[in-house]
Amino acid sequence: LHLHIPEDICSRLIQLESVGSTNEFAREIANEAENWTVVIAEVQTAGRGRLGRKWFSPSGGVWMSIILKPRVTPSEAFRYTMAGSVAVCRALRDLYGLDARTKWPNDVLVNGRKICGVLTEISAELDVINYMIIGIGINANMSASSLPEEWNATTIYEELHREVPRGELVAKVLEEMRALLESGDLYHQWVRLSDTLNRRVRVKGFDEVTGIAESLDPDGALVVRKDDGGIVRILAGDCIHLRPD
Ligand code: BTX
Repeated sequence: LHLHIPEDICSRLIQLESVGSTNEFAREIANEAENWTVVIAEVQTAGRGRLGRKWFSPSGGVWMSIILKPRVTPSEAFRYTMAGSVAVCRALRDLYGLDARTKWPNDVLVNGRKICGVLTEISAELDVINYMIIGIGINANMSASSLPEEWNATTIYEELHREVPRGELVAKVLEEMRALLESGDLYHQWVRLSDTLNRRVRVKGFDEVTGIAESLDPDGALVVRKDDGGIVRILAGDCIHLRPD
């Protein structure tokens, strides 16, 4: 893999042809890696989704992991996942004019169909983050027919009927992410781009909750008004805590 990406966009860029999972590769180098080290692969043979699910990662997509070492507590970690999905939305909108929105907690949809997923993994001890890995998978130059119907997924190629230069897309996502993390506007953009708000939702977690998605909290929680009128706050169960190594 050799994408053309400006060198100053991250501290180190590692491009691989094939890897099990870029998140796993990133984890192996994370202790020594500099903040904003990025790993990208052409193909993942064991791409991971949340909660032990699999992420289909053939050639033509953007499969990348960003190693971050922010001085924040684990409770602030969701901001980084938020920045990842909002950055992808902004990139898909600005570069290609796609109507990209976020589905709580961290998918990106175009016309209601999943085009991107974000998987954040954290290594923390007590209240100190050692590192965070933000894994971003974007279905870019792939035919949608390779994705099973029941996933309700799409790709950039399917939406635009043309291939896009992936280097430009990666650079834009990283640029947007940095800018969002520095701006005070991240949470509001996340809310504004939400495809989940005011919709009827069913969230499976500890219990199953059905109702209307009433609001989104700055810590990433979804507030649902249940059919019986009760209000529940559901925390994004998307930050998988790695055991300290
Ligand atoms: P998720 O658990 O929300 O979504 C996984 C589910 O989505 C699967 O169970 C399947 O139904 C569906 N799915 C699988 N592959 C795709 C695909 N390519 N497009 C659309 N739907 C799909 C979302 O997990 C988080 C995914 C993060 C992927 C990145 S890629 C770089 C990094 N490395 C790694 O191993 N994972 C992350």
